[in-house]
Amino acid sequence: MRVTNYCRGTHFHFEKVNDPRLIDLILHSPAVADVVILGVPTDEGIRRNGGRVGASQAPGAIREWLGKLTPFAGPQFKHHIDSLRIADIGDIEQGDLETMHDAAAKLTSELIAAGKIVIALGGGHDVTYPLAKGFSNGIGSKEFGLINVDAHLDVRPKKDGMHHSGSSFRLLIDEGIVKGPHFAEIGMQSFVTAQEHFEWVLQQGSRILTFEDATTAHLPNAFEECEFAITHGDSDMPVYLSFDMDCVRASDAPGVSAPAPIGFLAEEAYELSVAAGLSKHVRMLDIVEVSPPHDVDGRTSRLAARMIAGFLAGVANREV
Ligand SMILES: [Mn+2]
Repeated sequence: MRVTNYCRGTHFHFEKVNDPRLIDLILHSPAVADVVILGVPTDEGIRRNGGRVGASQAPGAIREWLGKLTPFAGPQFKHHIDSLRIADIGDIEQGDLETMHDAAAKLTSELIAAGKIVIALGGGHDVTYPLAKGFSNGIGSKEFGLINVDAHLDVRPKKDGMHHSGSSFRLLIDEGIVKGPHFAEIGMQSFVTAQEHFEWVLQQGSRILTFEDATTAHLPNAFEECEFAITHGDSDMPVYLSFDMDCVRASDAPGVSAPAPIGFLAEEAYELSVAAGLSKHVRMLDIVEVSPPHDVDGRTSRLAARMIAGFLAGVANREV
């Protein structure tokens, strides 16, 4: 396990007592942590799916911006990020994709079984398959809910027998890891999704809230509506939230594998992450497909970092 250096050389040294930054608060041992951050720096799944590679650089870039943020969530919150114990345990060691996936699944399973809330940084969207598998193992025999916020449905079959960045949700449902009625997709866009895939998802008993539906409802409300529907009102059911940054419009998130001219606003993505943090269901968040080589002024990595901060603020203010 490699613990990523938070670019200490370039970090501006704020006065730590009155103006602390998250870099000063984040631990590297998960033992006492409430929340654990983990990187899965992969590109191979995106390459197999014909996308623009670069997501393997995302965990490092997102961490750099995350470390520079302050723990102060604003006057609207009672608790701030410094009330949580957060550990960053670094990245899964780079190697062949299946080996990385296995390591990510095993680690996630252990962290979830130990009661941690996990934030995983992709990598391509292929990582959600092993991560959700690990999540499922970690919670034991319980059912769980899975929500994917994405411009695409990612239910393509394997290519040449191989898993790729567009097939995570097909595999998770086909292998019975998540039950169709416990799965929802939010943000699907017209003209980038096959009708057959749309119908396949509905045939599984899963829900789809299109980009138009979710925008009309306002994204955080769409999330809460889906969460209630897939957990069937079971207040104890754990939920895994996967967030593909390509659901945000390219002017707000240019640095992704598959940029979209239409999409959610940065503000909506942020508000969704706060809502997910506040939800007592959500035990795991992944943010995938950020691609620093295609970014503009770090816009996309900075948004991912703000989303993580928003999620953490939500967790800090959760009613238990
Ligand atoms: Mn995706």
